[in-house]
Amino acid sequence: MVRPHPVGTDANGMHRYTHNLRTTAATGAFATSTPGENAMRRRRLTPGGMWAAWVMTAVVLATRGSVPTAAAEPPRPNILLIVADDLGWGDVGWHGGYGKTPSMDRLVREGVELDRHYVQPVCTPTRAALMTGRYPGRFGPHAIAPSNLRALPPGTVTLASALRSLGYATFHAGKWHLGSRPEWGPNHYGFDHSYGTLTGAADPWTHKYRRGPYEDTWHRDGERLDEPGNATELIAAEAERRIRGGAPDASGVQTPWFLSVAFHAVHTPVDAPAEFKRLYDGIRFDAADPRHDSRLRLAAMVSQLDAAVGRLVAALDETGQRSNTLIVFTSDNGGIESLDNQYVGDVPDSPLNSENDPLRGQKNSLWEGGVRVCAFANWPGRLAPRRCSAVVHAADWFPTLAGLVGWVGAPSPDWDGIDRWAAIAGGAGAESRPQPVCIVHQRGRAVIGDRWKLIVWKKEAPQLFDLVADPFETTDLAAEQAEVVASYRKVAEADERLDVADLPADLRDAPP
Ligand SMILES: [Ca+2]
Repeated sequence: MVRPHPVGTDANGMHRYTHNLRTTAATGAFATSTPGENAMRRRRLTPGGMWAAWVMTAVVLATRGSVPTAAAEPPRPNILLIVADDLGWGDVGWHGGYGKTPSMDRLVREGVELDRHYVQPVCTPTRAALMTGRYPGRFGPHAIAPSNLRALPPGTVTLASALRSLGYATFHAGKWHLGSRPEWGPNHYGFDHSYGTLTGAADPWTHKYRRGPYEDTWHRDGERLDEPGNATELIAAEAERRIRGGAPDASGVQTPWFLSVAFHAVHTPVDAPAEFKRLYDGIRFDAADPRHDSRLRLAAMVSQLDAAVGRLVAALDETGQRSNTLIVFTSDNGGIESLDNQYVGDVPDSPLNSENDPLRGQKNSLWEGGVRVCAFANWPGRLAPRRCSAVVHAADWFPTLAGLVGWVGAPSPDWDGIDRWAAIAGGAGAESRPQPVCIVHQRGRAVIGDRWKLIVWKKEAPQLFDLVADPFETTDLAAEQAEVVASYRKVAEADERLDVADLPADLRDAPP
């Protein structure tokens, strides 16, 4: 497996890395010995038998077109989608960051490291893309920025509603951020149950949002809830209960489940229980006390997030569900390097927050530090450990998972994302992206292909970067590569024409 190579240390003691964006060949970890199909069908579908079925299907899917379609019975793995909030590229162990993340490091090491996983620059748009497979601009101008308004029209087909139509039990834990009123919550978009905040953030101790109409935002199934506890611990505990409750029964029968766990960590207000701060005893992050304390709180929150992920993996292991559960992890956008706390509670400001090094920029920007994020997929036995350098976007997950489990919409959603399973699983020749990714922001639009990235700014000249040779966006090549600029600009213009310019009429009087 190709790993980043440390090439030096910056002024903050951070390792800097070079990134090899070339394809890494799959290491061929798929099982090769499976029961014959008929024999398999006669077997009781115990977890082991189901596993065999999935392995067979894996072989079928990995060799699309070369196996008779009669053998292609789709797998129905559990799907655990974990979304971190504002986690910076340089905040985690597997990128050489200061944060201690042993659980996630292991999932990366034993899974597929998604090295070029793109999202939107801020929270709501990424979550809209994940849930719908569409770019957020398709839903209106409010959906391309952090929003309390209903981001998705009523009746929108979501990843959750699609999986539910196949018999999946669906559950959302954590932050929603696609509409802060109960009638806009997860239960109205395909989730059987939900728990957490409707808003995009909350104080980890009070669970409150900012002052105003959405301050009390902690809910279960659309009903207000008051309870003590730390938000990350509560969300992890709820997710763990769902995992344990979703285990196969005594006779081996299981209803597949889709669990979306959207942690508030490590978004502001940044704080974590003392046990996680103690992991950094003896480390001085900055000479100035407020900056040291700020980074210590973030480091602790990163490690708390990691421990929560580890807790969910342990629950999968202990209930025999690990081998039939696909774990997908992503941050919703890049880290933010400093910020004031505007939420109801006593947590201080964060003058020294996330690291995005060596990427350029941070959250709320179209630079790589805003949109290329920490991500991985893990499915033991099914996904061979490797580093995937294919360009993948949040909007790809709905079509990718739909392809995996055999969901076909009627009518099919008008996806912007594409099925990237073959690229993620290491299929030969699958890495190259047939169409570039488009990322919209209030200040412009980025078009990202296998090699080139064009940023079309609203108020400045466009910039072009060769992300293979220059992943840290140091050299603008727009003047030298006029043909590439022209071609990518056309993609950006076509993408913009598909966006909805006006706020839906029924939202115009709602508080933002
Ligand atoms: Ca975020």
